[in-house]
Amino acid sequence: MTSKTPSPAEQIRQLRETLNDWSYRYYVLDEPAVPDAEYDRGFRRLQALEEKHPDLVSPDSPTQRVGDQPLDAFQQVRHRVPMLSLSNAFSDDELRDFDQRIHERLDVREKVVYVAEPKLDGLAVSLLYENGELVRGATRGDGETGEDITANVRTIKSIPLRLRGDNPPSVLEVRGEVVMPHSGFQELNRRQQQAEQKTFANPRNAAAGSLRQLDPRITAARPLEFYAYSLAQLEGEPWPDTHSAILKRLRALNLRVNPEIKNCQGIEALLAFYHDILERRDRLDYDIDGVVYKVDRMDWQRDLGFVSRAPRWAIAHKFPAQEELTVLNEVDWQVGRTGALTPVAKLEPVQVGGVTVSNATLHNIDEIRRLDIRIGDTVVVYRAGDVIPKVVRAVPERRPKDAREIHLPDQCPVCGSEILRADDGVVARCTGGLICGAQRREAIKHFASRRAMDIDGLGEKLVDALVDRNLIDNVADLYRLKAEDVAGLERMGEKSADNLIQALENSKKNSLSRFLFALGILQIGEETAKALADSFGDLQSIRRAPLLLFLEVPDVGVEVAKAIAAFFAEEHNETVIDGLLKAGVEPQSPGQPAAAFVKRFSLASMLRAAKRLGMDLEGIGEKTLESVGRHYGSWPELLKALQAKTSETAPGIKAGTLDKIAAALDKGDWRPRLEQAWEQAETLRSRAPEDQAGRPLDGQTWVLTGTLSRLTRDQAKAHLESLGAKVAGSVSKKTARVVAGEAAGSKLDKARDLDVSILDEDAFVHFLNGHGISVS
Ligand code: D41
Repeated sequence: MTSKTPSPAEQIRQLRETLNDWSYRYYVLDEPAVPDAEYDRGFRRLQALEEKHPDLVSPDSPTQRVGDQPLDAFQQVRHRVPMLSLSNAFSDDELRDFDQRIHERLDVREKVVYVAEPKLDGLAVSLLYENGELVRGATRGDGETGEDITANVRTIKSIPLRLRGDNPPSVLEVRGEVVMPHSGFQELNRRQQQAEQKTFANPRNAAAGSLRQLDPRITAARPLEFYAYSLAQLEGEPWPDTHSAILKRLRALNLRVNPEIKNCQGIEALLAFYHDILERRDRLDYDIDGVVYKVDRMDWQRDLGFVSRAPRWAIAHKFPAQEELTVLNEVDWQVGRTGALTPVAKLEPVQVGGVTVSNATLHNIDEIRRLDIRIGDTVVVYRAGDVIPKVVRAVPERRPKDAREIHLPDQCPVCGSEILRADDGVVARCTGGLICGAQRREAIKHFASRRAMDIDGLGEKLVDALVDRNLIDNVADLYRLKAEDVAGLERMGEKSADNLIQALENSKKNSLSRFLFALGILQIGEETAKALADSFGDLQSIRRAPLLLFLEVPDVGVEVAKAIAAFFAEEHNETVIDGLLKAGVEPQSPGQPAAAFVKRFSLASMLRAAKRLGMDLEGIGEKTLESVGRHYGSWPELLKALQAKTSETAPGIKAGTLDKIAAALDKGDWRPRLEQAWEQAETLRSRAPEDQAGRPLDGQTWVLTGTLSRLTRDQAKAHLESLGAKVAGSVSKKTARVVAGEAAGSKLDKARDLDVSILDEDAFVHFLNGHGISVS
């Protein structure tokens, strides 16, 4: 660059223009142009410049105002008491300065009591109640004038239309934040996508977009929530002496106050609150972007007063940014265990929330197209908690001329095999299967992983080294390894080599469900692996089972059933499994099929399964199949009837039904397939335990935690007990399963630690439905 640095006046002018533009896009359009952190930096740069050149400060500078113009379409509302803004602290030290200033101004030495509140990342609104009745809701707007959104706020369930109690104040104006919870946000985006409407980038935008609807019926369908955090007007009763007493009074009037809010005495308590909630941030069901601290005593608030439009008695302590800008240098294609290709963004390293990020996920090629991301673009990277950072979008204004489009490769970057798009069109896969080194490697890593065979010491690097040196080719080869083969690899000493061999030895006696999961069958997660193992009872039965029988396993649908059958039909897989068994792997299993499983088999269920798999029973409904099944009772009886060509009719079976069934059986190979499935079913039935009086969860202990939305805890408990389970209050190694509702806490953590199987509410309801208990 050869151009001179612009004059301070020019720099200020440019900064204001940029900030105004960003602010308009954030507030008015709900389409942020840059991450908040970038805005904050620009704002601070402008503040610094204006401080150095006070003569250049003008009333229309973004530093002199907060928020932005209201939209034209709504009525404007002048706030009788202006809605103030908050000054920010970005570090512990800046917060210490704040506390110091409070002490100096008040001239007190004792520790000051503050109220610490999570800073909800939603939309600030003001609600006016007259004689207990909600008469107006308004947005913050620029703090002086907002928009009248009364009709919209009336649709939010956590906003009372009338205050509680016989003696409401004659006038009460309360301020708070409207947010959209994560659960509702995801659901909304799913709905939007289905309706081919635009999806929202984050819950804050979704909340803003929902509140700014001119049609309140749309707002009503959006999952919004309100939390009160300050009082602006109060008439008809005396003002409480402290902010915490105000919150208590608001709560008593039925206004929702965030349950995380706490009183904290002294700076160290404030910092402890901040770091605690920062650590728990990802587990809250709403976004927060920091903490707000407020001096509790109202007389002290009055003494402290304001600077421009921010109170001196309050401050927002911001969390480190979760979004940052950087440049996309290249895109690599990674091949996963199932051959799926995932694009990985190679980024110019950047600090996001205190961690250097140089790789991020780009999801899939469709997402890249949709977001129009190109190599060379400046992109927004988002990182939350421990999850993999992701590229959220590109900033088109900063696109260089030589930016390149991103293409899906035609050939696998690892093995050169052809790349195919699956039926759903989204996932691109390498067709190389186990020819592909990447898939082989990933399959072995998955086999060894903690939730699969849990082979201690066999990490990703070691697998890479073993494959690179041709010491192993598939998972069965693992059990032929000797200590001397691995000693010396990847800094493996003799001791760790011995340990690895011992860990392999120990893994031979893992449960059948772990073993099945470890095989890496497409679509088979831990839950399905467990259901398969429990239902069939041993590996050989599963290997021999025809596709039709897989559909009888709880929660197994057509796609999953096909994937299981396809896996065992593949010769190579059979060879590997035989190799494992020969090497001494001995999956532990009940040894006999589950009574509840074989009880499901019937002629009707078999015909139903065949129909789902494509047997041409068009026009024959569930009820008719049920009647046919009940009437003939077994496959041989049905066959006899078909051969006899009787015109026999039975209740619920229309004339011609049998002919249709006969015709369908002769299309393709349905006759032998049903024949074989029936035989297998009979074999399993004969091997199942006699006593079928037991209930499915006999002997199991379950734990419920968090809040369930579709049933009460008591109902959940009653259902579980009806299935034979005990419901306990705490998690231990003996716990069979944990049901985790909304905002589950330490019990959930403990369940994870102990590796106890966890069901969320959806899965739990599904489970109950699968056991004949209906919950909608
Ligand atoms: O949770 C929040 N977003 C929040 C915002 C909060 N808990 N308290 C707040 N308190 C104030 C004062 C101290 C000025 C009454 C605020 C805000 N203001 C605020 N929200 C948007 C601008 C200012």
